[in-house]
Amino acid sequence: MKRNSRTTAPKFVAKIAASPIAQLILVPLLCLCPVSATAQHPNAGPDATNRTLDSGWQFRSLATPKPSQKVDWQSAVVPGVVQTDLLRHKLIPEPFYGDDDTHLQWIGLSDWEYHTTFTPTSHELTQAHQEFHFEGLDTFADIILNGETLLQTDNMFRTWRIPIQGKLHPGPNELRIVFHSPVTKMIPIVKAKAIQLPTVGQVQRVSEENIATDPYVRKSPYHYGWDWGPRYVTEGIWKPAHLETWSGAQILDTHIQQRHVDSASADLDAQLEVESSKLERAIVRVQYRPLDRPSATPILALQMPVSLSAGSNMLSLPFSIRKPKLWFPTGYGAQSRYLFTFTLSTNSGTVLYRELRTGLRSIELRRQSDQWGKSFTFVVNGIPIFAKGAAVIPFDSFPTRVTAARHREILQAAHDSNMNMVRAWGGGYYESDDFYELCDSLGLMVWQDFMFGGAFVPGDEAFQKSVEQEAIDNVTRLRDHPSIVIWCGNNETEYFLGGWNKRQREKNKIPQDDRERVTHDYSMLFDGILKRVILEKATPVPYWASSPSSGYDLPTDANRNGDAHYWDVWHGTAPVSDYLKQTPRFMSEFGFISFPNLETIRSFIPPDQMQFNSPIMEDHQKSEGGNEKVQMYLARDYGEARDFASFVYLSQVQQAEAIKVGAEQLRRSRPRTMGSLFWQLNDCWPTISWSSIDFFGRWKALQFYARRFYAPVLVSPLRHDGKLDIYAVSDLQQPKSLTLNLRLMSVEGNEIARRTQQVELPPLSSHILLTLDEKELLGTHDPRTLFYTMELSESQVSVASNLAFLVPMKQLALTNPNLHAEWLQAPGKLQLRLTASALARNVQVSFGEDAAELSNNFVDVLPGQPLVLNVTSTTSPEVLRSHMKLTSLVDALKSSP
Ligand code: BMA
Repeated sequence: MKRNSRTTAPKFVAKIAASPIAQLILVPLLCLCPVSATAQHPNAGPDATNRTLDSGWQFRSLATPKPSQKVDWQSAVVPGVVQTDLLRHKLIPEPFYGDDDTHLQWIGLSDWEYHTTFTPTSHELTQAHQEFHFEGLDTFADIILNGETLLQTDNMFRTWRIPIQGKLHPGPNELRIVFHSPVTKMIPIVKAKAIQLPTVGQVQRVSEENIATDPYVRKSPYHYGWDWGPRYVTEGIWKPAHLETWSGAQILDTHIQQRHVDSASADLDAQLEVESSKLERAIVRVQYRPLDRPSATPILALQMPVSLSAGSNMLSLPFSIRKPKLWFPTGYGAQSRYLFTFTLSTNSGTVLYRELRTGLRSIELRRQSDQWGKSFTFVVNGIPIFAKGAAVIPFDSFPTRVTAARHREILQAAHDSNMNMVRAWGGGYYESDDFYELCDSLGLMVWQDFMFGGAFVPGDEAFQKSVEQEAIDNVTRLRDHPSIVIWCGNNETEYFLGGWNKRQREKNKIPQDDRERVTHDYSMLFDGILKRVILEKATPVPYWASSPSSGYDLPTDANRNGDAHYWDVWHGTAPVSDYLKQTPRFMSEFGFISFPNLETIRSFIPPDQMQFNSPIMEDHQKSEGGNEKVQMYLARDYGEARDFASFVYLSQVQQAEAIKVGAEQLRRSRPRTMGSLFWQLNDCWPTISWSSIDFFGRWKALQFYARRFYAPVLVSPLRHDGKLDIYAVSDLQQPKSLTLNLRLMSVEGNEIARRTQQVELPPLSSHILLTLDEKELLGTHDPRTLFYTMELSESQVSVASNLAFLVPMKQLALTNPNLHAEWLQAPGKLQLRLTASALARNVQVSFGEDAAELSNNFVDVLPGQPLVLNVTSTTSPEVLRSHMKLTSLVDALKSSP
């Protein structure tokens, strides 16, 4: 894994201009608005209450870098962050437009205060237990109730419960939360440290004294800037806040531990954490029913007397389900789940009730010695699964703006593109419950990183304890999601640790003598604390200390053992064909940058900057030299683009073709390689990045390609040493008999040679169907004018198809394909029929600003072989027709006919 430097880019330094906040509007001080009415606490008895503190909030700035940036009291939205509050009041410009990100750094360098009042009911005031429950505070927050500081927080990923008995009074109570800038607060603290750890994010060298504070703070690493995202250091109440009251007892947590699961029986353990006010006896009852059958009569799993002591009680109650309906990853079976209900009735009459949904499945990360080293295979319900997917990054620079609908759109696209795994990458945040709920229901397995994006970690006890609690909070929240099949300690830190020499700049910062210390601190956390939390709380889900890693069997990123990140192609500028040399045991990262669609580019750039390397385009490219690299690869492999629109199109074709080479190589290499996760599925702002779907949900060419190269049955060519091997890869669990049809054609449509044969595809396999000698096939024909087309079909219906070329794209003798689109209007359906007189490569159908869903795009149209696409849109067919644009490779290249 070679990389060009992509860190600590001092991009923001010169650009921080005075903010327009000088002329801020003053609003009346603190209105005593009502907060939402109380609701019954969902996990406690009938007396319990749960009041969400989501209204009446106001915010203002405290310390700002410049007096002109002062903000006086304004209304605030909770949950939210200060940037989104400022934006709502139009106190800052659109943060994703132009290079606004460079002018808005002052927000994260300021301190902010949030304030509300609430009036407790007499019922709330008389309950035995009263507490604040903050699901998430970003990050350094002083929580002040009626003038008294209750707690100072320091970890964005933790949840906080604060007992407040005796601190509430009748009438309005005042809750203030003061947020300290995680940057300015930490600078003096980090300066005083013996070892200063380097950052992966961006440091503003002048205003931040060149001090990297992010490794010391438990806050989303990407907020400090990443090579695909702007730096927005957020602050605020980013998750819901509650006032909860109860008397008697309450259930704090429930869990169904899956001790052993197979199709005959599921041996489970119902676990409850109960807090009780006093010593008393109770009855626990657990029932279950299939989640998708609300009318089914619940089955009693167990009913048992228990003794509760005053304080916290951990209950663990074993039971079994015979012949359970199992949860499978998509493509391997149904996503069956159960709804479990827990009822706890105490002798003194409190009845507590709680629900939990989960799917039952066995999960194993199989690492067995074999002829290639050691395997790295996810085995679910006994089936070795080839993982197909991509990495998921945060869906917005401001996490509180992300809706469940947005998650659904992107995850559904992943599912519909034949992916079965997403990697929730470690530089973001632990996703919201709806994200995992969607993955469960779609059958998308989740590779879950802990939130460490690549930085080294401090070793002080307070930091490591804080991470431990963060892990407990999040693992207990997420452990009943069957989709989570692995917990991974961090992204790339082990790799950087093992390679001091590769991080020349950082190496100088950590003297030789201190490296042992840094390595020790790393090991304490990733081989100790986090591993233990998973073992204790999430067994049987496996733990893996880092990605990439070989589990210390070999150096990190070894192809023979563990998972790999391969970046010689792209970061190392190696030719795309180098993907063909890769056979890691599991590829957890490889990627290639492209530009997003023109409509997306227009959203962030003025028309006069529509060039690949204009200043604004460079600001929206956070990987140093990234735009130039797109250009360099294009010049190398395709040639010069006709204009900027062609450049954008070509960049997407190039990305899709590159990842196709990599993904097909990995799939052909099964069972040696058992995973292909490309970098990256989505974006957190409109940008130029490795994503396959852009910030607005627009698919790039790669997403359409993914649906094809990740299809359950793949036919895939490999040319080498004068031979052409035709592979078939099958993720199906049953054998399949198909017809293979291979043709050698001229780009004008003449058939030069043809082979047809019956083939058998064994289940879960990759093998060569046919090997041909190219010299024999070709005869005297000019290879620049030829291509292979191959298809697997069942009763004349195509199951998989692919093309192969004998020369690089740049040398292909493409002619004008006379591409033609005809609209077909079947009842209730809109279809496009594409025809070409010669091979039309990478045909993109677009409708400009009009949103339309196409059943396929970026397709090859073969001469004499029309292709029909389904079009779904709310726009009228007439408008679509008039805005339709067809682009094929010849249209985009300057050198074409
Ligand atoms: C991977 C990720 C990120 C990064 C990407 C592209 O290694 O882990 O750190 O954004 O590479 O450089």
